[in-house]
Amino acid sequence: MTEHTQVGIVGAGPAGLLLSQVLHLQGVDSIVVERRSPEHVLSRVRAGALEPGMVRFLREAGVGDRLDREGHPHTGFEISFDGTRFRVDLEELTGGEYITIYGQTNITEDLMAARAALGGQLVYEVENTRIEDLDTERPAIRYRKDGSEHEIRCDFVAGCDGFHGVSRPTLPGDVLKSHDRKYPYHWIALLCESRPVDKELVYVHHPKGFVLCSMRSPTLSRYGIQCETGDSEDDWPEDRIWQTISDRLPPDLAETLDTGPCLDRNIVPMRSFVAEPMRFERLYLAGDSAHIVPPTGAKGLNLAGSDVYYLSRAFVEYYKGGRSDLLEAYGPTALDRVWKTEWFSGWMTQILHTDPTHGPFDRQAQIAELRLLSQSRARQTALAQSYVGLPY
Ligand code: FAS
Ligand code: PHB
Repeated sequence: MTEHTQVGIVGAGPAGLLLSQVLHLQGVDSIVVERRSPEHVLSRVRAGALEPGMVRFLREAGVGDRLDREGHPHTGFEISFDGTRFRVDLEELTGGEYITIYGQTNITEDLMAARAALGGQLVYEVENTRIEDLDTERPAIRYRKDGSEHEIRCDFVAGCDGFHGVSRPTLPGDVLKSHDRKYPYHWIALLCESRPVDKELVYVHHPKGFVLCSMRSPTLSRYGIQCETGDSEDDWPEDRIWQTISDRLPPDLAETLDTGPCLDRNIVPMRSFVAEPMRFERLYLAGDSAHIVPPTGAKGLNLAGSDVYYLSRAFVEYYKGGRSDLLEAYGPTALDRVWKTEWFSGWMTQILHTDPTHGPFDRQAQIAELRLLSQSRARQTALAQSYVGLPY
């Protein structure tokens, strides 16, 4: 069976749902196909720190109400290292900008509800998705569902299917350029039923390994613990998790550490990855299908947001204004912000994690850089500007 639309979207994670929602509000039709069930998509915990630009974009997309009610504004965060701790005052250093803590699961829920309310076309639990005929005026997304073949004919395809999707591999080998950096450590990312260690986020550098202390609510804490690349979730029973966090926290926070059951635990590989180009013929990549950042700087979800911001405007200008220039410019525009954010996420990861391949000189130099950061307003300003996110 063949269906027709203007923009075919592969993937109903944050990028695909947000793109479909923004296009709908601008009168552009889309159909989204998703490999998993809605329940499975919602079961992923993942990100939680939103840039102000992302918050504004979500409000524009009509999904800001619960975010404004339940999101937690954070005007700063702390960095702990070598027996000392300092606060990075985001609001003061950026002239009023700050982040909002609001889980990716909530965003996905809000977008799913918005799509349902507007009668958005989302097809879940598809199999064997293929993107074909990109060199024609009506490319196709083909897939199987409930044992029969389906086809969507569209003007454009948006590949929002994440790092393990089919969109990026659709680019021919002589076109696709991949840039990849793997780090010699991973995270075990946790969501725990316990009081967060502090009212703001704390990034802890420690000789035995990094710990991120975040939260989702006054009774739900979110941690990222540096672990070895060969570790699996089974290597991290709860007693080891809490002992490790306690050992690496500054003494005053360790003393008041609240423990509780872990509701979610995931090994998250630390990786920086960029695929170029982000456009091939009538296929446009957005979000994790095109790039991955280590979660340290809280940029993965936020970069998916800026990609969708650029791509949605390009599609709307094409349909409403008959302009193709924004479609032509999408790749370079998105990649400019992606690469600057990749640099920041890599820098923040390397300054805070304890690299097992480092010798004594590197470790001393790292402490010196952290000390310089703690003492320099100029360096903290640069950090704050990247942390709240570069302008769209
Ligand atoms: P997603 O991967 O979220 O969504 C892609 C969708 O496409 C999925 O639903 C998938 O099922 C679907 N799909 C894949 N192949 C398909 C096919 N062939 N056909 C149809 N559908 C297909 N970011 C942060 O900022 N902070 C964090 O702490 C953080 N933690 C993370 C932890 C983990 C374990 C992971 C994997 C990522 C984490 N991220 C974090 C990054 C994450 O939030 C991503 O940046 C964000 O999900 C990107 O959204 P999408 O681009 O929509 O990709
Ligand atoms: C989160 O709460 O998921 C989070 C916060 C800050 C980060 C990374 C993840 O740097």
